[in-house]
Amino acid sequence: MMKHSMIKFILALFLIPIICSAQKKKSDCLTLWYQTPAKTVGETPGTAMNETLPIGNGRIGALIFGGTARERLVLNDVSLWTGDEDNEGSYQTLANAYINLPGHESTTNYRRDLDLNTATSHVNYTINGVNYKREYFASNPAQLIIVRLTADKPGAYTGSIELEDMHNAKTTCKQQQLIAAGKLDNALEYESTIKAINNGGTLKIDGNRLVFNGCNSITLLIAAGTNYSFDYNKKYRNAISPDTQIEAQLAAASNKSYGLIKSAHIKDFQSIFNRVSLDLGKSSPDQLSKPTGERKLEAATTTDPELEALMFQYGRYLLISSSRAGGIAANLQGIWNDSNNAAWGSDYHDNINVEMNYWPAEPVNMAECSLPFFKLIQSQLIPWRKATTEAKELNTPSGEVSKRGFALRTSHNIYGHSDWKWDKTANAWYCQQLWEHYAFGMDKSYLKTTAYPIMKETCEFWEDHLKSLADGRLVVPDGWSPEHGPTEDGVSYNQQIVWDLFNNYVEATRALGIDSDYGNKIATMRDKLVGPKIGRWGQVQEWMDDKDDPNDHHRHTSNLFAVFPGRQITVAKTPELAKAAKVSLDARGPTGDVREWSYAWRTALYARLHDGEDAHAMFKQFFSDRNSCLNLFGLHPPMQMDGNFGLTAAIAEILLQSHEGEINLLPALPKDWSTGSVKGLRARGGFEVDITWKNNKLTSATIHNVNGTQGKLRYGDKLRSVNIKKGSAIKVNF
Ligand code: FUC
Repeated sequence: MMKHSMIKFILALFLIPIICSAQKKKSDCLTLWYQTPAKTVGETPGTAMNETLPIGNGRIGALIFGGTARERLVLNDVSLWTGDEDNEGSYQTLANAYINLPGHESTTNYRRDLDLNTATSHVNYTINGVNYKREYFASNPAQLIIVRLTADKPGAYTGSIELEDMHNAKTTCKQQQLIAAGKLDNALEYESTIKAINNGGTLKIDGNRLVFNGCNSITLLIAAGTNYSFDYNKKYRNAISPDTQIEAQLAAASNKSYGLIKSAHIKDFQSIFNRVSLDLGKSSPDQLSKPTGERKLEAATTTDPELEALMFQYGRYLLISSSRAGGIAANLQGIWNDSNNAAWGSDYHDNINVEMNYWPAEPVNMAECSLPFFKLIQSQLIPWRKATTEAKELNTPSGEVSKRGFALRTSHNIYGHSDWKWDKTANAWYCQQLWEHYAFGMDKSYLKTTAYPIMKETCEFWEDHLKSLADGRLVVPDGWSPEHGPTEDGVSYNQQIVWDLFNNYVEATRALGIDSDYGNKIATMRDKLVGPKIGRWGQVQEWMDDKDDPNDHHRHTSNLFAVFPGRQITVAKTPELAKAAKVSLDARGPTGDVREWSYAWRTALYARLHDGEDAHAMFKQFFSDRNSCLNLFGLHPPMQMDGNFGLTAAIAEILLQSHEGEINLLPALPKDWSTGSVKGLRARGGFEVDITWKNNKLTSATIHNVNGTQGKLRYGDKLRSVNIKKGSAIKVNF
């Protein structure tokens, strides 16, 4: 018996990898999968945010539980906010959709999954030999959430559908539709709707639910909307009612087949998602055989290359699903929210969080996903300027009322209100994303019409507000290193962000060939700013005076903005400061007050310091049960999504950097990623880059000139110029 089983075991060792790689479709590598339905976590009613699977089209979204006898989808619309110009309010949850299937309590072969490649989720199970299948997706072209239930036996579906509004609006029925429409306390109108289409059997109204009997399949078209608009002068409301929008969406979809709607969805999603592929090496059969929730815990200590590559693509999936043209920027929870009292109101925090949400958009080839962030900024400028002028604490150092530009408090909503302490340089940090959209894409008309005006007005704000020291150097007065230390002049975080703004603005004036005098003035001011300083224990000081504590494990690394996402401190140009930055970063360490987003920032910081081992070690910490949920959402706690987006940007930074005027290949490759490839990353200057490597050495790089001029290519200490005709590419090795 023993001998026989030993032979089987040895055979398995050799056969499983062959079978696994043969069977493993591309999508299997990018699929989160589980063998039980999601449950709510924590106290009653508990949160759906930790285990459910997310779908979204950049405006509406759903969290899928995968329950068999009673399925629950938490429905969201990114514009559903309470509050107004005078009070913050919070991001709300919209409704719950329920599918009741009596007799589906106990099943076999249960599996639920989220296929990142096709942005579709599935629930499959068997009852008495009948195989039941569900498919869910959120279509951007159709602007609908679609659910389809099929089985391999006719007449298999009998049950009901319910719609529960989360602001107690009544559910009414019209033909085969459930409708819940209401107004929030700020008079924002909203509506959610479920239209059911049956094949075979019967479907009819029963009170305020739909009941179906003996159907072969059921398809649900779920629509949602509000009357929010980006127009301050119309009090952020538009004249078109949600119902009108919804009826048009349903009408457009009703004469299309399910297959057509699904293929249009996949084509749209993959037009962005498929631009980038990443291979970090093969995971073991044991790792591949585990459901995602179980597998992730081990990945915190044992490198699981395919799960790490999945995390990279998950951040892309989540940004494409939560931030598309026509929607509003991804908030603290992306687009997903199961509570009307979410942590921090699931709002826009601007002292790291919303900026981190957009770090991957440019380098990881999802530039159009930035547009909702820009649209949000533009839509809030009038009230932000008004609030700034009215705030006496924002008078200029000479006591004048602030007349030019705007400042922001630490968080804001979508109606022109910002809240809590001033984060004075958030205005400049917002400008960084506006500038990066140009730096990567090199679109001068975008720069001139969208980014430049806001960058210029923010430079004017800082021209009016910087304070001169006796020695002529300039400081941000009464600044704050976010949530850490005193409010005082010359805080490193503030200094570094204003330096970044001024530096980018000077480049913008040169790129556009305009305002050269003002550009020169801002360059002079930039060079007078109190800059990063090395303190008594070799660290980058967080404040102007040297009071940094080497045992301080605060969650922010604000004094390292200049390393990432800034570019004032670099290994090549400021080696001493880069060394000091590593001292500060090592001291902050992977323990103490670190949060999910801290790991993402620290991974990117180590990557910028060309320290691949520490970058990888910091990344892996994200997998621990303290830092991420079973559905791989970041866990602050509670759940928070900025770390997901930030990690994707950080992984890109390990493989490719372009902030120093060069395309730097594999600047921080960790030894565990010994052989792999990445395709479609973007480099500043209008380039796209494909890289392959083997045994930790570059084997090839293909540089595509999308919209650039000539470039410089670096690999380690080797540097070469590349002259590529626009629209063509060259393949190089060093
Ligand atoms: C900032 C961070 C917190 C949290 C909040 C949403 O205040 O310091 O850790 O992420 O944003």
